[in-house]
Amino acid sequence: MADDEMMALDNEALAYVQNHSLEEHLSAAVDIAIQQRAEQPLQAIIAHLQDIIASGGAVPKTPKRTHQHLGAGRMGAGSGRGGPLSLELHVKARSQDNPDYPSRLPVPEETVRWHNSWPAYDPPEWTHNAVHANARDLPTGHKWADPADAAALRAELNERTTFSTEQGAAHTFADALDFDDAGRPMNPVGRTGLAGRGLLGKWGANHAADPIVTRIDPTSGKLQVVAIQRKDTLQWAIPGGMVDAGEAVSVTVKREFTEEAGAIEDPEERERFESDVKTLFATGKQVYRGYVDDPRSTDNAWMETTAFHFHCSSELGTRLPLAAGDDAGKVMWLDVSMGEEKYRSLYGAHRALIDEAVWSAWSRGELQCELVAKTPAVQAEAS
Ligand code: RP5
Repeated sequence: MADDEMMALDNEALAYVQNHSLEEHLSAAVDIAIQQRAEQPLQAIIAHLQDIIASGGAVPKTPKRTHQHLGAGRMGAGSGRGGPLSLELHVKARSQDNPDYPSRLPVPEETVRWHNSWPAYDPPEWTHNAVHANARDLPTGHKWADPADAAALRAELNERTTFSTEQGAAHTFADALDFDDAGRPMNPVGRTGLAGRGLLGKWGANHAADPIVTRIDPTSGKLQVVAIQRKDTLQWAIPGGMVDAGEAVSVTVKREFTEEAGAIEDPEERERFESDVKTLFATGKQVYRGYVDDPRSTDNAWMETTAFHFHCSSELGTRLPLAAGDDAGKVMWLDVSMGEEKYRSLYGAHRALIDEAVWSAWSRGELQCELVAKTPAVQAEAS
């Protein structure tokens, strides 16, 4: 489909959903994309909206969700509905994307879920030395990691929070997770081919926050997102990071953005950056909270994130200075485009998080319709 046809369709779809029970149609479209496990959810949603238009507005029946707990159909919380991110069996968590990791036991898709029987499943166990060396029960080290014996921590683990079920709502581990015979929490999505904690400090959920900062490129008119190049995998990524003990996620998201994308030396420019970030971050929307696929995750330790979307005004988008720092090798405004290799191979679940942010902003009427026509799913269809 050509770009202009897709834009016309977008405009038609937008006009339609604005006039007819917006929430109902959007929810049905998103649900269907989830249940189809569409590889390009945004495209599936648009196709579904096209069906609604063609049928004169009747909402096609949505098949019932089959997994409400600990399985597929996991929902992001930000938009109050399921999002494209929530549908996946983890892929990166079964990959060798992190060069520090030993070989995982290969886990075919049909055996990921714990309820699919695999009596002989016996993955290697591995926890990085840095995790052991920084356990909080040692007299030395930085104390960001749990002690090695999960069973001895059970009372504490029971009370910890996971956002991995039911639309990202907070639940205690005791309520939402299963534990294995060694007292270790079990990954809510399923097997990863590796036991232990890998490079993650906490048993169970390790909480992060992700700032999705977008702008319209003043030169090309394309939608862009701030991305950093990670030093561990060299992949491009949202400049997110771990939530420190006792820290509010809204604080983490700003701190991480400033540390990774705003390491500006010139005092005047830095002051301008900080003031811009303050303005921008006052306007953010939470777009997702829940489990995220990550190459560091294991059967007993995994990543969960809260992602926020901040869209720059054209003035701010033109002048926001960027400079890489901390865990970032480089920083850039990256085109939200499948034609861009760095975007195609974004770290972990970051491409899905950005899709979710763009979709949510569009459905709230906060991004121009033609911007959606420039997102990866639509571009792929057009090419
Ligand atoms: C990802 O890991 C999250 O989405 C977040 O961006 C990141 C946090 O880990 P570090 O960047 O602190 O290593 O799963």
